[in-house]
Amino acid sequence: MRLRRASSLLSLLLSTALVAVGSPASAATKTFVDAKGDAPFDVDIRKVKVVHGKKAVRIVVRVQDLVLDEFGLAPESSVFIDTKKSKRGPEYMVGTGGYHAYFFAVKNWKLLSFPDDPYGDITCGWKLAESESADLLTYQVPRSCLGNPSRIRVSVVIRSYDQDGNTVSSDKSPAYRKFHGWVRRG
Ligand SMILES: [Ca+2]
Repeated sequence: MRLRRASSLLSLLLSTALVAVGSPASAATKTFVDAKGDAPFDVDIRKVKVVHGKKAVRIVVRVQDLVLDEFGLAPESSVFIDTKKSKRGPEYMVGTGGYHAYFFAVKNWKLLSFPDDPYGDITCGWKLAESESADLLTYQVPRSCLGNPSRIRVSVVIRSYDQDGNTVSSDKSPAYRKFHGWVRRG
C-alpha cells in the first residue's frame, strides 16, 4: 500500500513540477530552516517546506541524511497540521511509524482514530513519498481532508528507535509542540 502511494505521488509530483513552471502563483509556499547538528544525522531536520495549494497541502521535510530501513521506511515521523488557531494544538497528523503510514485526527496533541478507521488509513487521498537519495520526506494531503482551511501551520517530529522501541533520538521543528508560521492558501 505504501509503495503504491509513494510511486503514485512521485508521478504526481513530476507532473505538478512541470505544471508549476507555467503557473508559479498557484500555491503559497513557505520554507522554514531548521538548525543543523541539533540531532543525529538520520533524524536531523534541516528544512520544512509547506506548499498550500488550491487543492492540496504538501509538506516536504529535508533530513540531513535520511536512512531508510530494509522495508524502505524512514524513522518515525509526525507532521502535525494546525488549521484552527482557536482550538488548542493541531487538528490532524500525517506520519510514519511501525512499518505504516497514517493520517489521524488530533485533539490536544493526542491522536484520535476516525470512527471508521482505527489505524489511521482514512482514505481521503493523502500520500507519502520517501527519497533516501534526496533526503526528502514528502507528505501530501488534500485540503478537503483538512476541512478546507484558509491557512495552516505545521510542527514536525522525526524519531528513531532502538530494537526495544525506546526513542534513541529525535528532532522537533521548530520545537516541542511549537508551530512554524502560518501558510495561507495560494
Ligand atoms: Ca535540525
